[in-house]
Amino acid sequence: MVSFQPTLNQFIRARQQEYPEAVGDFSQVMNAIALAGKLISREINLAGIVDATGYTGRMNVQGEEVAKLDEWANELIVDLLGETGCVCVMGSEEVEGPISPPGSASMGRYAVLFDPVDGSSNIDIAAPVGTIFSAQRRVTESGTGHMDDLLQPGRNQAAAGYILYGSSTMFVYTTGNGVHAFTLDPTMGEFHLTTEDLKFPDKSNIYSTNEGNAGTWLEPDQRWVEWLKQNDPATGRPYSARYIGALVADFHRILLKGGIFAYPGNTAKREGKLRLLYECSPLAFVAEQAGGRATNGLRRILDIEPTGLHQRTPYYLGNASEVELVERFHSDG
Ligand code: FBP
Repeated sequence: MVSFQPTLNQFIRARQQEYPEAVGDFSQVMNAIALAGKLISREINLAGIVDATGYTGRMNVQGEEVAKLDEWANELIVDLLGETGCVCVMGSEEVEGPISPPGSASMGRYAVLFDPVDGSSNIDIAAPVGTIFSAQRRVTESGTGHMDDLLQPGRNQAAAGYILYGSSTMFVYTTGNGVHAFTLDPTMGEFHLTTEDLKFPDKSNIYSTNEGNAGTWLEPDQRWVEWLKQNDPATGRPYSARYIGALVADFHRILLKGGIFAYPGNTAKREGKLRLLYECSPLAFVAEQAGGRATNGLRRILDIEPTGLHQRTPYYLGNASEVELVERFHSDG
C-alpha cells in the first residue's frame, strides 16, 4: 500500500464512524467549504494578474470598504454551500441579513456562518488572509432556515475552523474531537493531513494585538500590556510582539507557537471590532479544542448568547494561562 497523508475528504469519512447518526450532510458541507478554499487560494495567488486586487467602491454592513475578493469569495461560498442542499440558512460578514439558499435547497439541517476573506486589507500587499467558518445544526423544525438558526451560542457549534492563505494554504478545523490541520497540495488540488490533534505548546511569551490602539484602551488592558513589556526573565518578560493584522494568520501563529491574541474594546467602542458569530466563536471553539481559552475579558466566548448577526465583542484567545492572566487584570478592575 503506497503511503501518503490522508486527504481531508478521506479523514472526514473515516471519522464519520464516530457519529452513528451521520447521513453525509456534514461531509458535503465541509467539502463545499474546502472547494471554496482551493478556488480562493488560487485567486489570491493570482490576484494581481486576474485583477482581483483593489475595492468594489461599495461599503458593507460593517461600514468597511468591500474588497473585490471579499465580494467574489462571498458569492462563491454562498453558491457552493447552497448547492449541497444541506444548508438551511447562512450568515456572512459581507451580507446584512440571513442568506437563504434557493428553493428546496434551503431545507438543509445546517446553518453556516462565515467570513469569506478575513484580513482583506492584506490582499493588496500580498500578506496572509483567511476564511473563517462555523456550522451548527438548525434549531427550527423544518422549511427555510431562520435567524434563530444563526443566533446560537458558540458552544452549539458542530464544526468550526479556518483556511489560511499564507506561504502555504492550510485548512484547520474541529468538530469537538480535537483540532486537525491540512496543507493544500496545489498540484493535486487536495488538502493532506499535516497535524492531527493539534495542541497549544506550553511556552507562550508572544502577544499579538494592535498596540497602536492602546491609548484608547480601558485601563485593565493598558496595565496588562505594560506588564508584558517589563523586563523580568523569571516570568519570561518582556514578551515578543507579533501582528500581521489578519486574525486568522495571527491566531494560527499563536496556536503553533503559543501566546495570546487580543483585540480589546476601547473608550469609543467598548465592544471592540471583531464579530462574535463568524470571527470570534469559530476560533474560540478551535482554541478550546487545542487546550486553550477564549474570553471577552470576563466571560467565555462560547457562552455568549448572540443577539445580532454582526455583533462585536472584546476578544482574547490563546494559551489558557495567558487568557486567565488578562482576565485577572479585568477582574481586579
Ligand atoms: P475583516 O478583514 O474580515 O473585516 O477582519 C477584521 C480584521 O482585519 C481582522 O482580521 C484583524 O485581526 C483586525 O481586523 C485588524 O484590525 P486593525 O487593522 O484595527 O488592527
